Amino acid sequence: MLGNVTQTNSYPLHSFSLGWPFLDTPFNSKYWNYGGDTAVDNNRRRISLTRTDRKHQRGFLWTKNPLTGSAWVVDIEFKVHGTTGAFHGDGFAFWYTTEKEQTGPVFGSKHPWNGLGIFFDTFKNSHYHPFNFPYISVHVNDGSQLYHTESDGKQGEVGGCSSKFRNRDTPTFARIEYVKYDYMRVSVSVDGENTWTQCAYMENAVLPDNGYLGFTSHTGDATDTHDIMKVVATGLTNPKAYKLNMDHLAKVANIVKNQAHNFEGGSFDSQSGMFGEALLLVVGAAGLCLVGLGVFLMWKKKQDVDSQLGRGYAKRF
Ligand SMILES: [Ca+2]
Repeated sequence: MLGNVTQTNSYPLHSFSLGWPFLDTPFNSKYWNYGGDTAVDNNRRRISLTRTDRKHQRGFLWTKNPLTGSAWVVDIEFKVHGTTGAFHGDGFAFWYTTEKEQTGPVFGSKHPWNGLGIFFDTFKNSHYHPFNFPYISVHVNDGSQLYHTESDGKQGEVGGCSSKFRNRDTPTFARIEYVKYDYMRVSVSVDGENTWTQCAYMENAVLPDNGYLGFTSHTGDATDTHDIMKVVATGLTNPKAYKLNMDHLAKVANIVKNQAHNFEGGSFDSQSGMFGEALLLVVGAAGLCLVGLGVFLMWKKKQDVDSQLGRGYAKRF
């Protein structure tokens, strides 16, 4: 699924991508540093930042070099899972920042930071949120804002969404699109069927020109396994053409999805952005049915009248 983004108008960024077998030598990756409690599991084709069976862990994975470029896409394939029941946490972070490998309280990394932080948060520190967990919180920081763990970073986020990415049978996919001075978008797919939901959208986005890609996680008494399975980074040579194509694909997918929901008697996806268009289709279909029903009833009534007239004629003669 992660290869889908590569198309005309784009080129692969190999030194910012990662996939099985992960290591170029027995203990070294050519383009990525990993450390802390991070464990490379080649048999299961995953890199675990932390594990569910061990408390108080901290793991990281950072690119050795900063990504330079003003238009790129990063696709992430991951799994968050555990066996500790309702008490689990805390989630993991994806970073695009000017600094790296500095430990701190934000999913194992420091704050404030300069750049992008996306937090796949599975531990609800505040109980006053009007939304469900797990929650994906997207932050763009210029190096001046602190992250407030007690409110799950709700202050200062540029967007976010609830997402049921934990303990699923299939991996979860997240996509970050960035085009300087244009937009930054975070989308997620959890159903294993390439159905994407837009989680955050930022207009006129500006990130630092150089940023290290990173993943960090830390746990306390609550634990979980945070697995990074694949990272695919792509540079865009024609961002406008790319975005048009992606918007078109999302539009088609959402119309199909919303129609399917309607026929199943389910609700529309409020984040799809295509509610109005799908609703028009449904209303149009219902209108056609009503017109057809009306024509049929008029025809039926005429048949009944003719029949009664016929019977009466027979009786009279
Ligand atoms: Ca939290």
